[in-house]
Amino acid sequence: MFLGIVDIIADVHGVNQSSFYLLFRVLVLTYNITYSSFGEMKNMDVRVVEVLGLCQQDPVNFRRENCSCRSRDMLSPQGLLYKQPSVLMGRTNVVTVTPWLAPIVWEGTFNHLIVDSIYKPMHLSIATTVFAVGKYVSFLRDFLETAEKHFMVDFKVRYYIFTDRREDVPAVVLAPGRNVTIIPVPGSNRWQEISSRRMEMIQTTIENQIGKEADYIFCLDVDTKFHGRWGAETLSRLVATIHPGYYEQTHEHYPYERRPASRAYIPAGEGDYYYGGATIAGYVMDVHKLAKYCHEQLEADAANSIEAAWQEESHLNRYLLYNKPTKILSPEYLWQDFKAKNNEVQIIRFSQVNKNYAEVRPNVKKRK
Ligand code: UD2
Repeated sequence: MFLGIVDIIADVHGVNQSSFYLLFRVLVLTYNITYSSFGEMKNMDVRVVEVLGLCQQDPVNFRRENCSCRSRDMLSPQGLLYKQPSVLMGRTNVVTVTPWLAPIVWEGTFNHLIVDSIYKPMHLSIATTVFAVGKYVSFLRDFLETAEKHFMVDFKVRYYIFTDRREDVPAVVLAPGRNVTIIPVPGSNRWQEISSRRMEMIQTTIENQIGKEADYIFCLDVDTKFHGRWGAETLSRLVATIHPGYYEQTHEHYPYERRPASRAYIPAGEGDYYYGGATIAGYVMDVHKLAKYCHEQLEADAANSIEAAWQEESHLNRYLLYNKPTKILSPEYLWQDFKAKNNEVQIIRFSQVNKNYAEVRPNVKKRK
């Protein structure tokens, strides 16, 4: 009714309706701040923030039209024929859902025909960050060439390559709708610092650029190759990947940070899965929140002269223990080339290549 009255007043006075709505909402907010309870005020605040074109989830001023917190309808086309899903038959040798009801994605838990028919028409923009600092630039060609074959095929993808060696970035042929942006970063004498600093750079690049350009973001290690489909089945609000080294173990064997002095501390007796730092994904806003958290915790530790057991991966694991991911990728999505394939892992989609640490890391001594 109020909006009807606003329409009439706007017509009578010949005022542009959207400006009038905006003014009206701001007046209502002022009224609420003055007279209503905190709960009502908070709700109204959210609505006005939306009207003003900002996203309410974060203090950073992301534009509303680029805000990935809006969910979309899961529309499936009529006439699509596929194997009927069963409620009785499915994977039996792996767990496919967490105790908080997030799916764990394994081969056999999704039908790519249905997934693609739902997500491809959404015309999503996918940001993919990859750091290639120092000698790690040599991994880029394989990473990009195999990504073009398997990673989010038919989606709009922009690779954000963070490097101190721009001139060594290989020219790889990309499919239409896929692009590269190079982001210059300083080098470092410590591999631990390079790995950790990714969080800060992801945070600031989301604030300055990616937040305006993408719906979803993937943050991936570069010393890797894609071997099989990695598609829209991996999209969700906050996505983590089970580390291939620990999925058969219980949490007392995880390399969590166990020193209470570190901000990454996880007390004995607590834990879900051990997540790999090599793949983090989700809505841009949610990954921004995670990256900002890890960056702040890394800084706090540095101020106290402590470095967590596995740098940013330790802080990531603490964050994900208390901020549960909405989807989990099985070790199919993060394998290691030196590990033999086993029965549970029916397909290896993405794997860390074997590397000579002394050769590629700046602060690892070469063996004589
Ligand atoms: C693990 C994680 C990694 C990270 C690290 C802890 C997996 C499989 N890997 O891998 O994600 O959490 O532990 O810090 O979960 N980089 C450079 N230049 C360097 C060093 C690193 O660009 O000189 C970048 C590069 O993108 C690389 C990433 O940092 O892929 C991680 O470094 P790493 O692969 O050497 O770490 P690693 O193998 O210990």
